Amino acid sequence: MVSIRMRASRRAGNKKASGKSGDNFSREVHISGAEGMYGDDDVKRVVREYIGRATGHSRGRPDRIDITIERVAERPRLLRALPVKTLRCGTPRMAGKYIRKMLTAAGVSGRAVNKGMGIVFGDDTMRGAAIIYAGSGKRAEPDKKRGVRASMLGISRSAAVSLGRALRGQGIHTATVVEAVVLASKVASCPYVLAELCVSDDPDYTTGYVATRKLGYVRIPRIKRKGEKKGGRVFFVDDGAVVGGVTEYLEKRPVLVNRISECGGVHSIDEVIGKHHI
Ligand code: PML
Repeated sequence: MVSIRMRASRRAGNKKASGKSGDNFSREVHISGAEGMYGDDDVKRVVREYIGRATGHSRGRPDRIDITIERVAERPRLLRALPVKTLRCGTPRMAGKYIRKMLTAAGVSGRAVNKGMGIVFGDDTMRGAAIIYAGSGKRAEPDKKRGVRASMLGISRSAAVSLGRALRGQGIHTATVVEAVVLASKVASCPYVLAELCVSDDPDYTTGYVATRKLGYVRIPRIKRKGEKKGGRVFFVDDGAVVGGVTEYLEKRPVLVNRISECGGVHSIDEVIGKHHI
């Protein structure tokens, strides 16, 4: 089995000559990314598909595409995907209220919720995810600029077929949703993680999610307005977490989703909070 990862980006901004130094002020803009674990026979097909995704994105053409193909040496931990449901949510304001309710239900303090919302709805977008202590609200990851990246993850062919069928039934079968469900399932499987909050940094993509072991993967439509560039991911961890162990698990430990859970329809916030899946 191999892990295949793709990241497409473009350099933006001006090559400004600043005084004598002539510094280059351009910055890297993320265009698209994808990741999965596959059999050796799938490598060519997947690389072709990833290049297609990198070059056909609504965020524009990349000037750099990095593809990493890495043999997975360790046997992947097998996981069941989180159950998927969609919140009935009409506006970003409602979304904010519901995010707060769900994170609070997961044991995240008001201070930590505020910090997390500041990150995903703030002006600076991070490359990876932020880690926040759920009690103190303090940032925990060692490199605040890079953040952490949940990686070494995938879905088995049979689970992908079942998940695809279930999501198609809800009219939401896209690579974006499948990959987000797989990522959120890995993140939630880390015992120290209490909750995840995600807002896509794609200005055209206005659905985000909160994921917890109790609530499952809860999609939040209209989490931001179309055209807004803000976005990000936050992992809320127990204050007693050993952060080195959390990042090691999320970035390095291979995990394969091989079973799915229920994929429900659209629910009110009370239905979501009141009906935990564990
Ligand atoms: C991303 O940009 O990868 C995050 C997408 C999150 C929401 C996916 C969904 O519609 O469920």
